[in-house]
Amino acid sequence: MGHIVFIGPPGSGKGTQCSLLADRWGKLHLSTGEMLRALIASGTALSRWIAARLDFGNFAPDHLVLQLIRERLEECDTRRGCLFDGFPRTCAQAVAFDRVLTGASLPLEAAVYLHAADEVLHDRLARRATVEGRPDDDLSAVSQRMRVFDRVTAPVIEYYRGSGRLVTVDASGSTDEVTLAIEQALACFRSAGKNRLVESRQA
Ligand code: B4P
Repeated sequence: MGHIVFIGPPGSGKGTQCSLLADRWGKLHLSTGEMLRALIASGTALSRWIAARLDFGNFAPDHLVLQLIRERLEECDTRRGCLFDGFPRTCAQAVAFDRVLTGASLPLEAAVYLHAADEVLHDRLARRATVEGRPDDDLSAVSQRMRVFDRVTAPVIEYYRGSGRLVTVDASGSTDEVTLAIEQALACFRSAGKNRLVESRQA
């Protein structure tokens, strides 16, 4: 098993599921959202500029996110395989990530796409806004994040579908139901991959 990326609109449960599954599978959970919030907490001029983008529901620049990922992948704890939570979010990030992993000890095994209806996503984020008070969970920022997802991240899903690495999961159930659905979908994906391998060896 290699690295796995988790893609989905805000509120689809990327962070929730990556955290649970990382413990269960003995993998490392890497969230670019968390990395960016840690950078913002450092209080530099750059961090204030990034905070302003995120608070309005916009993305951090690709080059910055890629730099964070490249640096983190150089650390040895990533060799047991990582669950990338919310990365890649743009096609430029996805293409660059494939290049970064070329020749690396672990490949990208699959891209898990968590999807749910807009009402479910809005309800979850509204609940989190009351508990955590994250500025980007404010109603207007959430609408902007949804728009950015449709315009900029949806093509990433097609990128992985086109290369046969996409695993689509209905993320509208309870946390436990979604965890089970991810494990079942990955098991199907892996056995289909083994069958493809056997067929190509027999051909
Ligand atoms: P993230 O931190 O990734 O924010 P998110 O999309 O809301 O996902 P998160 O993982 O936090 O929430 P989840 O759906 O698990 O990113 C924040 C911002 O950083 C982005 O908007 C972007 O601006 C920037 N950024 C991050 N990565 C970037 C990149 N690669 N490039 C550029 N910019 C980047 O959960 C949401 C809520 O729902 C939680 O309260 C949770 O408890 C609840 N929930 C989850 N699953 C549930 C379920 N099954 N049932 C009920 N509730 C559930």
